[in-house]
Amino acid sequence: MRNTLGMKTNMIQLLNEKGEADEASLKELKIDNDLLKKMYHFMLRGKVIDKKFLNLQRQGRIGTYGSYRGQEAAQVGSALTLEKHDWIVPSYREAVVSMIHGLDLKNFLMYLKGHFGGNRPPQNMNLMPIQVIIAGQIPQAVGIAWASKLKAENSVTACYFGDGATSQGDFHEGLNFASVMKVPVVFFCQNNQWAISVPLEKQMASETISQKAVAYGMTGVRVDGNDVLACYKVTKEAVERARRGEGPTLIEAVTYRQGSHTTADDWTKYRKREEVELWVNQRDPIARFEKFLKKRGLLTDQGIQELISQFEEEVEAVIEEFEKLSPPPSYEVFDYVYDQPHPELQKQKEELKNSIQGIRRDHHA
Ligand SMILES: Cc1ncc(C[n+]2csc(CCOP(=O)(O)OP(=O)(O)O)c2C)c(N)n1
Ligand SMILES: [Mg+2]
Repeated sequence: MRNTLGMKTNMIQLLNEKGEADEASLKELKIDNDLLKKMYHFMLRGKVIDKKFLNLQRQGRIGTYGSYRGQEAAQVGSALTLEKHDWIVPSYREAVVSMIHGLDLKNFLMYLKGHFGGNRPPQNMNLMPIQVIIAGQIPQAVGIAWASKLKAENSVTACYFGDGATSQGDFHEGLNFASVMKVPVVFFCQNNQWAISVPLEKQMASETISQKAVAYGMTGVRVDGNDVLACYKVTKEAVERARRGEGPTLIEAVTYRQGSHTTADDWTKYRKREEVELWVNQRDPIARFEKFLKKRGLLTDQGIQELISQFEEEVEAVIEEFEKLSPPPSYEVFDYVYDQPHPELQKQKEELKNSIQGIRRDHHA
C-alpha cells in the first residue's frame, strides 16, 4: 500500500497534500488555532532566514552554509513538543529546532561567521553545540539522557540526525545502550533521502529506517516529515513515553533536502531535476500547511506577505547589528576547547597574542 506521497506505508500522516487534516486527531492532540499559527510562523520564519543566509554566503558575508529548506515541518513539529528543561542535541541541519528552543539568530550568525564562541550555546539553555561529525552526537545524547535519569530531572533528550548517520557505528551503539538502560531519549532522524551525493538505497539495504528500532527493542515510528501535524503527534507521544520512563523511540521523518547539501555542493551533479522539482513544487511542507490554514480561515495571501516582510525586517536588523562587530581575535581559538583553561594552551595563547601585537607594531613602524 502507498500513501498520497506515493511512498511505502506505515508512514503516519495527519495532513494530506490537498491540505485536508484529520480533525479527530487535532482535537485529541489539543492542537488549537494558536498552536497552528505558531507552527506556521516558525516554519515561515525558518524559510525566510534560510533564504537570507544562502544569499549572505553567496556575497561572502558568512562561511559555508547548509540549507534546511524543505525540512521545516519535521523540525517545527518535533521541536514544539519539547519543554525548556528538555535537552536538544542537534547535527548541523537543525537551526530551526535550536531557535525554537531559544537560540537567538545572533548566536547562529556568530557560528556561521566563524566566531570561536559561535558554537557555544548560552549556559542557561539545554542545547548542545552543532555536531558536524556524523552520528557523533548520538552517544552523547544517550549520555545526557542517562544523566538526567540518574538525577531524576524528568527531562527528555531529543537527538537529531540524518539518514546517513544511521550507517555509522555511533548510531547502533547509541540506540542499543539507550534501550538497555531505558533512558529518556527521542531519536529523531530526518530522512531527507540523501547523504550528500549518496542516495538512501545505496547506503542501506533495509526498507525503512524506523524498522531498525525493532532490533534494539524500542518503538520505531515512520512519519511523513513534510506534515507538521504528524511530526508533532509522533514526537509528542515519544516524549511522553520517555517522560513516563518507558524508554527511547526512533522516529524516521521522511522528508527531502530541496537544495544542495551545503554551499560547497552542487546537487545538479547527482540528482535528477524531475526528482527535485517534484518535492519542491508538489510536496513542499510549507505550501501544504498554507493550503490547510487558508481553508480554515487562519491565513490569507496578504497575511503571508506581511509575515514575510516582518521576518525579513527582523533578520536584516540582526545582521546589520551583527556586522558592526569586529571579528574575534585569532587567539580566542584557545578559549573554547576545555571548560577550565589548560596551562599549555594558555601559554600558546599568550604566544599568539604577543606575536600578533608584534606584527601590528612592525606594521605601524
Ligand atoms: C564521521 C563523518 N564522516 C563523514 C563526514 C562527511 N559528511 C558530512 S555531511 C555527510 C552526509 C550526512 O548525511 P545525513 O546524515 O543524511 O545528513 P544530511 O546532511 O542529509 O542532513 C558526510 C558524509 C562527516 N562529517 N563525519
Ligand atoms: Mg540526509
